[in-house]
Amino acid sequence: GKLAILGMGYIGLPTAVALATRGIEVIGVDVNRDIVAAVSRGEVPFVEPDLAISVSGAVAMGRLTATTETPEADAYIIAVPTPFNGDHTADLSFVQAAVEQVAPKLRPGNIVVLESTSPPGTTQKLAEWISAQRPDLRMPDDSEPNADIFIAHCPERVLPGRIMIEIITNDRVVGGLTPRCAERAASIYRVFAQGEILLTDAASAEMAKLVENAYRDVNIAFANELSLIAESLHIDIWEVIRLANRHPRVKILSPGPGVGGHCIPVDPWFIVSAAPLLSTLIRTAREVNDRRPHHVAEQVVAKAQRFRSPTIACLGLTFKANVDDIRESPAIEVVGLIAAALPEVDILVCDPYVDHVPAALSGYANVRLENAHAAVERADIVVLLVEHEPFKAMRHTRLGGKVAYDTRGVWR
Ligand code: SAJ
Repeated sequence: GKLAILGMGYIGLPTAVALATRGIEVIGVDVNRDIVAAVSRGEVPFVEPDLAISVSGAVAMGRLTATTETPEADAYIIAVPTPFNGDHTADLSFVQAAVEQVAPKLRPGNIVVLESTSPPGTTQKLAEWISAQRPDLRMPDDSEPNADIFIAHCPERVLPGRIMIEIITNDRVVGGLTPRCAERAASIYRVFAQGEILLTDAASAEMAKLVENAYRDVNIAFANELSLIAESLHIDIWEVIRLANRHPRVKILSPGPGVGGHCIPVDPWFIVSAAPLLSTLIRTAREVNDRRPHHVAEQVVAKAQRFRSPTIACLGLTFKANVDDIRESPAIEVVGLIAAALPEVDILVCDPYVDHVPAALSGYANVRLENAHAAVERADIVVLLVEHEPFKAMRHTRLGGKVAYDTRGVWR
């Protein structure tokens, strides 16, 4: 079979190589010409462990190609971003644009799978969009056993930094518009998934994905709130969590400078906007986590008042450790808040995965990119924002005599 994947990002590309290396002919489609050119050369436009080698292999074997034009195929996987609008509702314009590309190519028997994280009801909408463009095709619904097209939602659930492992080993939820749709879509994932494939309906699959990320968000918010409380009581939160987690049924997550990435800060809002009056805990967790960067920045500004003209080193810019992804990064927000509050103070930012001052910080004349050792050497205050491996090792050697503020609890 021949399979097209729309969206060559953090999910589409790993999925493409997972299928291609098992003998499927995969065509990667992206609207961005630079990404298509990179993939065509066998290169990966972002950092993810073990991905580069698989992509160059799949391209060299001729199993993976890339293009900006959606081709005819037997199955289509849509893996485009679903960001949110200003009012926290989902922006489905990328999904809609992908569907518009796919619809004219569809032939009876084709499978269309939506992988993008989506609010409840999106898979059904996708069928309606296709139907509007292709009234000649019979859409799957309960009263139509002889549908021409099979439509399902199979949300991705891989953890950035571990994508190549988790894409193979994770269990997968496949939600069909009908049971046959789920069965057909599952046949794609059986090619490479070693985890269990759990068949369900589309709306349950949509909701399960959102719930997974809301669960994590709420649990991180709990840790962040505990951190505030402990700080006010002059108790070491890391010690408290270490002790509490020795209870057999307690597993508290880690407080930090905030919750970033393109998933966890976004997805819970899709639940809130689907049921605003009922989502009090989920909404509050979002607010607790969104407040974190402000709290961390306030703490740093307070420490800076002790110096006449301090230099501040901020270690880490990505949204979490050991990835190069800076989307929705709380570290960048913290640096921006400090830079705005202390315009006279030199702020040196360092990150082994980032080679430029991110756009969000380029407006601050007092923010400069520096290598970590030089920055720490010069700094009076060292703020650890992301626990990248090389930063962890700095804990004893380089910090003597400086004010160290460790937001990740790895220097204690
Ligand atoms: N964080 C903390 N404390 C913790 C754990 C995380 O502050 O104890 C912060 C991180 O620093 C980061 C943010 O939360 O800023 C999110 O990081 P993460 O590692 O929890 O999750 P992501 O965004 O990399 O990936 C999540 C995963 N979802 C779950 O674990 C339920 C992943 O499996 C999903 O596939 C992914 O979202 C997604 O694409 O939806």
